[in-house]
Amino acid sequence: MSTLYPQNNASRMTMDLGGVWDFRFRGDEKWLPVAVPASYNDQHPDPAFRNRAGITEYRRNITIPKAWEGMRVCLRFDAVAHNARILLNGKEIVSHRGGFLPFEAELEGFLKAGETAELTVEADNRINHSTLPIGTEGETAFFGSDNPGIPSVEAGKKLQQERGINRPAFDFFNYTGIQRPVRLTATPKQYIQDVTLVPSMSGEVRYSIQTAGEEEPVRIEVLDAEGRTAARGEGREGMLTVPQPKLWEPWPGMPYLYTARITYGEDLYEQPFGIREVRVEGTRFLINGKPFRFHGPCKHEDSPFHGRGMDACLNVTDINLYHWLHANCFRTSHYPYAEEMYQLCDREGIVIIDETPAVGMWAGEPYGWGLGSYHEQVLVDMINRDKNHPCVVMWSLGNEPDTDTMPEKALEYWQPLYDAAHRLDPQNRPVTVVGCQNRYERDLVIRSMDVVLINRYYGWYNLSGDLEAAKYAFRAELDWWEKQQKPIILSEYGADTIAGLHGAVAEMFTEEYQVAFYEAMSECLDERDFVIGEMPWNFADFATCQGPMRVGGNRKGLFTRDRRPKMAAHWFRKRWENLENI
Ligand code: BDP
Repeated sequence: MSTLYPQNNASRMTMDLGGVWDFRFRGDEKWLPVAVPASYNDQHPDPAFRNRAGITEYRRNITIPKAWEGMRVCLRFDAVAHNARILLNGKEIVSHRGGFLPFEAELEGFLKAGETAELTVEADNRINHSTLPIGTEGETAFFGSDNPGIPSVEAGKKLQQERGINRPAFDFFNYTGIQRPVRLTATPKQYIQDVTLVPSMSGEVRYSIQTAGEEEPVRIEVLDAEGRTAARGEGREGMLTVPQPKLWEPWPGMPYLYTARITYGEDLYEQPFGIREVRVEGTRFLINGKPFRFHGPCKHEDSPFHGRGMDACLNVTDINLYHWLHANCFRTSHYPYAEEMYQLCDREGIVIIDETPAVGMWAGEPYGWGLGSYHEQVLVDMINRDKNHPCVVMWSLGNEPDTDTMPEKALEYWQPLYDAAHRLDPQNRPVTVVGCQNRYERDLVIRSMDVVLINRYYGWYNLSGDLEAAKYAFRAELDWWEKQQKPIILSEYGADTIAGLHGAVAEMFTEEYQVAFYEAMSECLDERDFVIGEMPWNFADFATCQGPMRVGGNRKGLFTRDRRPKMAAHWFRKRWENLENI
């Protein structure tokens, strides 16, 4: 679904519906207050809010202002996790599958300007083999032991199934609800539907504008950062030339932004963009023709109180901590983030690897679950939403699928998605899927990507606590990759670390071990030219489901969950200060 990010300007208006809504689990009598946007899970000290599986209901009244008479009015949801049904006065107006991308419903025929209606949002938090991300369906427990075959344990597992457990096949808490903004939007009836911009370093910008209705001419004007006209054009498609273009450079360069100002009849839309090119050449990743080295921790949308809720203050704080770290990138592990984060990264020069929510495709037989066409739809929607962001330099099709048990079958699944991403992206960015610690020599998928992204936990899950053995093993693997002649990013590596836990001997979980772990891995990385990136796991501690391997969540953060640096954050700050982008 193409749904441009809502704007307020001379032609368009939005009304933010954030605030306190009524909330309940389906079947309950009582409505409770819940703040929107935010995950509902941490807003009441009730285990049901953390654990209950099923449909939740949100409700509030909405009114279309009289002043919006004659306009096209929509309800726009930036994301509702995971599946949603939207009703006005009890009548369904739209439904949506998937919890991380926007959708909208036109209100024509449902509600007139000046009228009020009851809005209900049904949000389904259940995850299983048909959702992205994946929930388990009785197979291996995530972080815990199944002890298969023990009658008492099997009986307990059966009871859990009957009660409806909702267990993620992924390592982050299954936060759900209306986690991103909801808005009423108004545009002229003849409106701009979509904008696609493909800039090149020469200053040429290919553009295409989709409109609803065709009566009026389309005009496009490119403004520089000072608001001066840099180029003009007419028509729905064409090519503009920005003379002496200023390029969008990743931090610490200047992430220069232009704005494409598009008018169509009464409508106006302003699309920011950057002039930059991205390309893989041999074992190098080029931004504007210059080799780029990725260095920055992966993230999650996660914080106390808000859960996965969009929080502009948190986003700004996090990006400023990226600057503090001298980091230049992150991957949106493991789902597309809120649009506001990409806007911020465009502005701040932080490079993004944009990932679909295909995580958890490891247990059982993921290629028999019939996910292909839905996965492709998510890819279509993600690329369409994010295609114009200069900060997005690569697409990730998913995280840590099983690609080595049945390598051919896996390739059959991932190859069409890889092709689709290239076909769908007007800027034709490089494409990858992130590989887990596996039998890399059997795996056919990971090596077939434009850039090889590997998550490795030598010294943590493997060869735990023995960094000498970890280095030895990692070097052995890197020797193998060297022969594949591909650019490699170490896309996750890390050690759980309890802030404040110290040891004169660097043992697992201490801050000293985390530093020693990164020292050891960096030693191996620095020896190899074809390694073009290091992305520690994770930026900050984050919430996960309960399990014997998680002490109040995943503690691999360089920062605590409330963003206090551990020793390793200081260590990286020094390392990256002296590391060039190239
Ligand atoms: C990787 C996953 C990531 C986990 C991490 C870990 O990609 O989501 O949080 O391991 O175990 O395998 O910390």
